[in-house]
Order: sequence, then structure tokens, then C-alpha cells
Amino acid sequence: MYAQQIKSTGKGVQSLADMTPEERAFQERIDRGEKIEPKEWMPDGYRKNLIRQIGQHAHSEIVGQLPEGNWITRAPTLERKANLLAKVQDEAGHGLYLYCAAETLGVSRDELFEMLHSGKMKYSSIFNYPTLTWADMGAVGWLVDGAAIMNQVPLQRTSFGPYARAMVRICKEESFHQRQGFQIMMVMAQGSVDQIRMAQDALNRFWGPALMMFGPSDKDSVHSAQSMAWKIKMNTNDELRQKFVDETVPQAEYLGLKVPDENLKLNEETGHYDFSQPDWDEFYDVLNGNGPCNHERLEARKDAWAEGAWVRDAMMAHSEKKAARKQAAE
Ligand code: FAQ
Repeated sequence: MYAQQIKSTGKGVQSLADMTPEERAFQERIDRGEKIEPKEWMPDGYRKNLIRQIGQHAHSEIVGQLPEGNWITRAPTLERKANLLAKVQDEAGHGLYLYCAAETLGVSRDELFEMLHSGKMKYSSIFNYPTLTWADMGAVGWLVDGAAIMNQVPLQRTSFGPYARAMVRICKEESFHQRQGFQIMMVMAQGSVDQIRMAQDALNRFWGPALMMFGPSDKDSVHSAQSMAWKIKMNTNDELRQKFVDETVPQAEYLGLKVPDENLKLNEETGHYDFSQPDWDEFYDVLNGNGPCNHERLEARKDAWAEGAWVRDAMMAHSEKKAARKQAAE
């Protein structure tokens, strides 16, 4: 069973008239733009949906270290190695803030990991693709972090306080990551014929999967309606995908690279780019555990968990010893 194999659980949005007085008061707080804090009353569905989204987000940050970690020892210069190492460490930090935010909702970190390892919880589809060349480090920073920020900047205004606050710091770091990736692409795109070819190849392979990061099209999105009513999500999947395309296409043009989409065209009437939808069959295939790296990524996480057992045990033993000493001294 892979992490991506899980049935969606969303339901339709309840109208104000169908709500209990408690639920209505809660919804009105959300509508007024108030933040919900962990110890306050919240509907069960709100709590569950947040645990699902924040948990998936945290897992994505942690699994997301793997494609780039692959390149730390092979980065072309010491400076590039140091930058990439710092970026991968940042992703670990993002995962930790997000696990902490999820824990405030009453789920433990052990439970969250168990759900990842047993396949009950997802992580972003993008991390099931391999990173084959150094140019992929540019494409990941530019496109993957670029898509991540597009989705996460609005989440700074999400209704759940700990999630919104975690997003503020995460977005600052992600935007640095995006620039780091763009700068790698810029050097490659101005380099030798082989380097330009590698940069174009990386864009070709990551474009579609980056578009998939925003989730299924709005008509197929299970959670959007309720999540937006609760301000767990601030925009629909298609809105953010369009925004990403509109911002990224001019950047590709600046690099002298071609976005791999024959239908891509600025629509003078709407002021937005028309573009081809990504391959949704491939998206669902990846979600069902059949992407090129699903198995490898999940095994790496399970091994890391097993190998870290002695650290967790040692920390527990240390804290128990400290607590016992404190109790004896009282
Ligand atoms: N991959 O009803 P919707 C990053 C699932 S962080 C896998 O539209 P929703 C940083 C979805 O869970 C990247 N599964 O779902 C970094 C649901 O299944 P469920 C992660 C996906 O939640 C950069 C089902 O499909 N960012 O990259 C995907 O309303 C570089 C139906 O979909 C976040 O998590 C997908 N792409 O919208 C790290 C941001 N899309 O749960 C290292 C927060 C959908 O019912 C290097 N999350 N699904 O079993 C969100 O904004 C939302 O959860 C969406 C999905 C937009 C991802």
C-alpha cells in the first residue's frame, strides 16, 4: 500500500440554516476573518480537514527533501552544495513547523508518521518524479517552489492560527528557494549548448507535474468548496494554477526556454494565458502509487523512521530520567 492510495473523504458544504447554533457562530467568526486557535471549539469536520491538509503538507516538505538531497554531494561547486544543503534543511524545518501545527489539533506526530507510512495520508505528487540532472535542481527551485509559494502565500490568511503563522516564515524561505532555482536555470540557460539542452529538458519534464501540484481541476476537487467556506483554503485549484502559469511563462521567455505546451497563448481578451491541462490520468496514476519514484520515496521515509528509533528512545529515556530526578528533589 502506497502513501497516495487513499479515497477522498470530502462532503458538500452545509448551509447556515442547517447548522447548529454552535456551528453557525463558528462560521460567522470565520466569515469575519477571525483566527481560530487550538483550544477553541471547532466542528469535527474542520479539525479533520485541517489535520488532513496540514499533515499532507508536512509530509510533502519532508518527502520533498529526497529529490534534492540526491544532488547535495554532486552539486557543481562548494557554494552550490552549501546553498542546496541549506535549502534542504529549510524544508525539514517547514515540515517540523507544520507537524507542530497539526499536533495542536490533537493528533500526535507518531500518528501522522504512521498514517504516511501505512498509506493513509498523501504527500505531494511532485515528489514522485526523479531528479536526473543538475538542471533539475534549477527546475525544482524555480517551478516546484514557485508553485508551492503560489499556493502558500494565500494560506498566510488561513483561518487556523497556528497554520497561518507557520506559513509566514515558510513563505519567506520558499521565495528565497524559488530565486535560488531560477538563478541556477539562468546560468544553465546562458551556458554551453549542452547546458541549455539540460535546462530545456528539465523544464519539459517538470512543467506538467508542477501544474498538477495545485490539485485536480475544480470540477473534480473534493474538498475545495468546504475548505474555502472554512478558509482552510483561500483559492480554488484552477485559480492558483492559472496564476502560476501567468507568472511563470514570462520567466521562461526571459530564460530563452520554451514551455512544452503547443496550446500556450496569451489570451488578449482575458489577459491570461490559455494553456493545456496536465495529463490527469498520469496525476491519478501517481496518486495511486504508480509514479516513477513512489515506492522509493516511501521506503526511504520508512527506513529513516526505523533508523531513527534509537534517537527517539534515547530522548525519551533522557526526559524520563530528568523528570524522575526533578521529582526526587522535590
Ligand atoms: N498531490 O479535493 P482536492 C512543497 C489529493 S509543499 C497529492 O482538490 P485539497 C514545498 C487531495 O489530498 C507542496 N495529492 O484536495 C517544497 C485529495 O485527497 P484526500 C504541498 C493531491 O486538499 C518545495 C484529493 O487529491 N503543498 O512543495 C494533490 O482541497 C520544494 C482531491 O483533491 C501543500 O500541501 C497533489 N498534488 O487541495 C518542498 C499546500 N492534489 O486528502 C521541497 C497545502 C490533490 O481526500 C522542495 N495544501 N491531492 O485523500 C493545499 O493547498 C491543498 O491540500 C491542495 C489540494 C491544493 C494540495
